Amino acid sequence: MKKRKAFITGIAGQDGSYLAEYLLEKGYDVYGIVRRNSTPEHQESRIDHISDLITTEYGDLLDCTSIERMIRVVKPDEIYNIGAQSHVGISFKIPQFTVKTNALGVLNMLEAYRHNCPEARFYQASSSEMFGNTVDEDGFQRETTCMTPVSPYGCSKVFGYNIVRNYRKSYKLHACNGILFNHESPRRGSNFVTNKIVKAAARIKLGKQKKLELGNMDSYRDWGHSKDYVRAMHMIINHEEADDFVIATGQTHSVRELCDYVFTKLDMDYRDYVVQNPKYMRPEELKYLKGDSSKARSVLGWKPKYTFETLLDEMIVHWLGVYGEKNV
Ligand code: NAP
Ligand code: G4F
Repeated sequence: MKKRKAFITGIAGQDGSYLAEYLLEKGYDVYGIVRRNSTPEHQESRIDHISDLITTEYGDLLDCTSIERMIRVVKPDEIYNIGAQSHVGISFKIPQFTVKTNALGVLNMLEAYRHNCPEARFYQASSSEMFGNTVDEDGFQRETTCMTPVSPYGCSKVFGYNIVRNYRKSYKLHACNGILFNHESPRRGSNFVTNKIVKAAARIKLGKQKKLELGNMDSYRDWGHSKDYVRAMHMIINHEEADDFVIATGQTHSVRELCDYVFTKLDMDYRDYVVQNPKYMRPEELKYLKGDSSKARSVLGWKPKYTFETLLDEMIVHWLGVYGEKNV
């Protein structure tokens, strides 16, 4: 049987790397674009171990020629558009780059898709950040919750979400959105709050760091594991009907609770080490996220394998290993 071909933007990112591994296991030929960087060994560190099994090419969501060429040559069966400027706090510092990449970048991908392989299926990495501070009366956000984004990142993702729906209807494309709540792993960028906290706590435990500076500790997030969420991406794109799905654990914790769990696991009290620095506060904060993924659970049969605790335990073991063994 002919092998299915998947094309992934953002393949060198957290989700892209897990998704590439997952699709390889399923027998796909996997292709992706990576951006040019002056330190390529850092850029591709998450996919180094599979570099012989996948095909990557330099490309950028803002460089229509590169993505158009790649899609025309590869003619993928499945396109996963997960490349983005994914940091909400930093989106306030580089709003134009964020909006170009996360909004116009989606349009560039859709155009390349529509003109070169309209029979393929398209997945867009939409985000719970799109809901902003809207919460339904029962305390959850779901597919029908009103979107009132509170960051340049959130605004850019709302455009991406809507243009995918618009292209689905206008051109009868199998284009879908996964509205994913926060998901983490040892591969998470270390300027996101989970990895920042776990990495610092491990370093403090090993005597390599004294303090941890954070911003707002009273926001709540629904945190899952990236591995569970890339599995959901594959289920969404392979659902017969193109549709939009919330993916979430349905549990919420504050940043403070996360600190408490991680430091306590390492026999420390976070209050002895964590200090707040206004530098990490955002001009506008999204205060509370808790996702209702019952549609994905009933229609797709998806459910997470990791819990908040097993996710953090895996991250703690990872960072203790890195700093303990390498003595860095
Ligand atoms: P990530 O680790 O930051 O990966 C993003 C990837 O996109 C990186 O490889 C990055 O490359 C690439 N990229 C950035 N700008 C690009 C451009 N102009 N052209 C091509 N590629 C570009 O993020 P992630 O956690 O894997 O998230 C994957 C996607 O899901 C993103 O779209 C994110 O917004 C969305 N999302 C994430 C979460 C979450 O909690 N993780 C939740 C909801 C939605 P460089 O390294 O070169 O910058
Ligand atoms: O880890 P964060 O930066 O993730 P955030 O802003 O929720 O965004 C992530 O999840 C979204 C889905 O909802 C994705 F779409 C997006 O791509 C990204 O993956 O921050 C989580 C919370 C925020 O309330 C933030 O203000 O932690 C708070 N926080 C407190 N101190 C901090 C810090 N966040 C960061 N990054 N760094 C801090 O020092």
